[in-house]
Amino acid sequence: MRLSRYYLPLLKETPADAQIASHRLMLRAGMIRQEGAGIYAWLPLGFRVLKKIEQIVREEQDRAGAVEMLMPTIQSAELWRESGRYDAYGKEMLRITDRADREMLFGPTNEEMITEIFRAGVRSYKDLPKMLYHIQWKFRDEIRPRFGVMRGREFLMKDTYSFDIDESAGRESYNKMFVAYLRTFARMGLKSIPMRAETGPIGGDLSHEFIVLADTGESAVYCDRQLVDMDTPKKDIDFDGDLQPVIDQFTAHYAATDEMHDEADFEKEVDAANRVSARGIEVGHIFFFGDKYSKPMKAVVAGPEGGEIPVQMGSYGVGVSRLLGAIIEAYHDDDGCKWPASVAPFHAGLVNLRAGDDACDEACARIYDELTGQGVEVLYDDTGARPGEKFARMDLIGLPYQIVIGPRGLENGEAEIKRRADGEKSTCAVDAAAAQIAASVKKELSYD
Ligand code: 5CA
Repeated sequence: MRLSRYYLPLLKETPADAQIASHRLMLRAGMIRQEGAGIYAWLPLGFRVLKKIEQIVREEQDRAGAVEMLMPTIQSAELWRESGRYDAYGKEMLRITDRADREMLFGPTNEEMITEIFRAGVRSYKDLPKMLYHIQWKFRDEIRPRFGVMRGREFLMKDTYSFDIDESAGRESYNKMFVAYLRTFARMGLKSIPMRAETGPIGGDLSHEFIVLADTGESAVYCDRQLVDMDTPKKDIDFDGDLQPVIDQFTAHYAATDEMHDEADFEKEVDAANRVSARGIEVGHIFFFGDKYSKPMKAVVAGPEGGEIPVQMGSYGVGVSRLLGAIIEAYHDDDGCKWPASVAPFHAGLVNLRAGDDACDEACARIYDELTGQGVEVLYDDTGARPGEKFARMDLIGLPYQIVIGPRGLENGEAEIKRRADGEKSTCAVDAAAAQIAASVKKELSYD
């Protein structure tokens, strides 16, 4: 992609109302634009990251055996009356009436709709288990939207729903999502810690929040340091096998959010040296709530001995748009973002220090073609801006690698390479630059 054709509206000034780094950087780097309280347009650069995150979430859901679909954003009030949540949900629900005065709403979550879809299509225990998911915009009229995409009113969520014949099968589905979540966040460079959590308006009595530790996180959290150091399950993990040992390993140590925290238990269960009390960002939340929706909404299947059995359900959410904020909080410095390759908007930036100079243009064109031919995504700064501006811009948007081509280097046949993560600079032969970057990017993109 040529920067001269791209749309990258950078902000020179630090936006006054943005209190945390990720919010500031997303605005400054031209990734999002605020269109209302807690409502954002996704500009081209931010949209690319959103899609990368979405794709990792999708791949790990598919690996765990969930099946993708898409439900609408607008739902009918009737459906929510069946579960009893229409009145209970309160002011967070955005309520709408259509031209025929029918009561509608912009979905804050989809338990009711998926239950309705399930009951229309599944009749027998033989059709179970089922896990269905979608990645769709949600709206919650949050009382205090803040920190940019971290707590928006409109936000992108991945929500999965599981249907099982009994509680123990339901717990197996829960375990699958538990492991899928650890892997999903790890692929984005995030260490997530599952913590026992309150169930709130979703309901049920079994629930974990997946927390990424960050000083700017909204939640106060407490856990055993051993959890922070624990290894993520590998790609070859068998989702049809017994996942209980992995779950036991991750739930054997103390970990609780503020609402569930008990200081006396914490001190009893965890050595003083291992006690972590910190702040964290909730990037995912999983729930098992049995027949809370299936019973009132009559989502039943014929059991092995006949009769009608309400299915056992769980729901599992990932804050897809919130993850952009969480990743930037973990990977940035004063100059800008430092994207891990797996979610970077482009893998490399190619900086032409003298656009219009034949030798520079020609060298850049060759490198660009070679990189894109190797599957490396390149943002090519072919503009007439001054070098200082080009360098600052590349640092701000934070692509993992920068390749700098200028007339002086070219005289010696050299290109300069900068790795954004640690700022390390090196020179290499112009002809070798693309191959070197392609190899580094490939290495960083491969995971377990
Ligand atoms: N139905 C369940 C699971 S599918 C559910 O809605 N769970 S939730 O309320 O915990 O939301 C799931 C995830 O969405 C959260 O873990 C969080 O990462 C994200 N999320 C929730 N509210 C917001 C918000 N206002 N802005 C951005 N992300 C949010």
